[in-house]
Amino acid sequence: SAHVQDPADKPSEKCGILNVTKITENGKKVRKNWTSSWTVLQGSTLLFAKGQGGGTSWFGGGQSKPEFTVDLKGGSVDWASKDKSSKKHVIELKTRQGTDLLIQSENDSVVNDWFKALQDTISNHASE
Ligand code: I3S
Repeated sequence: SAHVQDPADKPSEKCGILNVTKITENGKKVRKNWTSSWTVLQGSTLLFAKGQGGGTSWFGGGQSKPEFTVDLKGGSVDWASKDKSSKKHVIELKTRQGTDLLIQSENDSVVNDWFKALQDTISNHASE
């Protein structure tokens, strides 16, 4: 292809510990279960592994499988409304597959960075 990739839209690679819960699965509401997860954004895929109590062990090392993954293509990201959670700095991620997540950290700059990364990923993959 003649498409020249802008350095600003190079494949996303981001990781860190976030608090995560599913709120909807296959379009059906599910009970919240907040879990501290090692979270990796790889291309348009967001992967979660259960927190290992320090973040040193992760699925990239072959130790544990991702607990779950979601495809960000066709999804949307927004700040969660107050009725979705009493926590601060909560992102609501809706996926095309009908799995919706809340993503949170006590650190607002961490959450802001993830918000931007998720939003950029979704818009960069919008035509796929
Ligand atoms: O939306 P909810 O039901 O108020 O979510 C809270 C519950 O998941 C609660 O657990 P129980 O289902 O055992 O009551 C959690 O401890 C809370 O953290 C959830 O609310 P927040 O506002 O933290 O998302």
